[in-house]
Amino acid sequence: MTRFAAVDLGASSGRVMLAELSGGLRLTEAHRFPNGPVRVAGRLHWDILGLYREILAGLRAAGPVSSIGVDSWAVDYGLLDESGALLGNPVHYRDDRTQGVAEHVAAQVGAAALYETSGLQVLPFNTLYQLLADRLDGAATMLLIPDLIGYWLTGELGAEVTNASTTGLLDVRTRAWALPLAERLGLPAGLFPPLRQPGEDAGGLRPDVAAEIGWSAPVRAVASHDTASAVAAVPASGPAFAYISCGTWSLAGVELPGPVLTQESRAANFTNEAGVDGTVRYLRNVMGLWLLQECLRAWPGSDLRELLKAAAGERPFAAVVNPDEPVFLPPGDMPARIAAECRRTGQRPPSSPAAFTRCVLESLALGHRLAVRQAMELSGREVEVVHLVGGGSRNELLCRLTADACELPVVAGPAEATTFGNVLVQARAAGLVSDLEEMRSLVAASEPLRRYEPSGDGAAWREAAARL
Ligand code: LFR
Repeated sequence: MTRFAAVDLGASSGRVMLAELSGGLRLTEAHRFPNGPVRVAGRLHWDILGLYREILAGLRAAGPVSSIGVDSWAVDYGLLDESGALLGNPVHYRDDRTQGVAEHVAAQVGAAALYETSGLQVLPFNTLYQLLADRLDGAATMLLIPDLIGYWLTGELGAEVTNASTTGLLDVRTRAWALPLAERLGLPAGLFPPLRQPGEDAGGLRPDVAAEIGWSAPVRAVASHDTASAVAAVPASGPAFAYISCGTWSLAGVELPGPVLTQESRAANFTNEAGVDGTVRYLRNVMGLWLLQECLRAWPGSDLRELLKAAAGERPFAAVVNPDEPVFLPPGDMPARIAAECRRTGQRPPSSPAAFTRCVLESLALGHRLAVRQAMELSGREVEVVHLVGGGSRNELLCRLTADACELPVVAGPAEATTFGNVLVQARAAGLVSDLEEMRSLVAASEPLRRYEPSGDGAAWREAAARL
């Protein structure tokens, strides 16, 4: 039996998972810890040192393994000085310091030229815009979060390519840093460390780290963007699938052999992020369960299970909102913002937590519908099934609404797709798995999956979609 450790940092929690591979793949949680923004003097940060401490505790609890892989959310980074010391505390992508930067860059470089280079959707928090909003004096190196954790574990600098593709500074065709673009924007080329591919060696543990956790192992570059790991672990067979990686965000789209860089694709704000083995994750960000998480924060003491049960009995389509309204992006009173959005669009706002929950889940299902259908149209990819993976796959009401809204069957699970993807890239590097197809069939064999057939009431969803 071979054991691997996966460090997986999500926006609301982090975990160190232990995976045992002997025939099937068995995951156990070695350590789980909360994560979230810390507002300091008006700026939203991550508690990066706290996360690192919990990662060490998790590795200690996991015990010796063959290798370690680290993944996290994308776009955010730490800056190192010449000596390798961290400059300042990494800023959270929901901070508002990038307001107006994307518009400024589009005016300077041209939105079409930018898309032509990076193939990336415009989100206000893309690394490129954050770097331009930051003070870079004294910064020698920019490390995305998993690369920063890797650096602290091993002392080795590198930039893993799937996550680098979310910066806006990676050339979508060559998968090399787009240095002419960086230079044009006044970003020093030296900030960007050498690129690494998923599966490459990322260095051994520093002796002091090994002493602290009580054992040593190599760190393996994995698909360090959590979404890239999740998509690698979608339990699909054949190419005719769409996926929704559903957690704090819903990342909805298709997997392609190459990028789609048309004018229509740019107008629909679709992204071409790098997947494993040269694949392209052609998708759009839908606001995701963040909407519900922030509602729950506004209703202390509420019970999610009870709310979902009650929401299932609420009147369908009483009110729906466009989940991707920028007003929903920052933290704050979510029910108030949803109510305001309902009023703005001439609908009566929900009047109870159960009704808000129904509104959020239907709105999210509509967001899924739009992204999946547009991904199909813009790429020409045939889709027979939608794989919904990530924590959202446990939400039966959301899965059912998504199948109805997309007018396609939904196969739900695994909830821990990101961890599966992280571990399977390590297993492949160890020679235990051959290719993406085998990785996917291993996931399908290791996890119970649930299938939701669409209700056939597409007309109601088309009418609701028209309201947005
Ligand atoms: C999901 C995710 C998305 C990315 C967002 C911000 O966890 O990585 O793919 O757009 O977080 O980094």
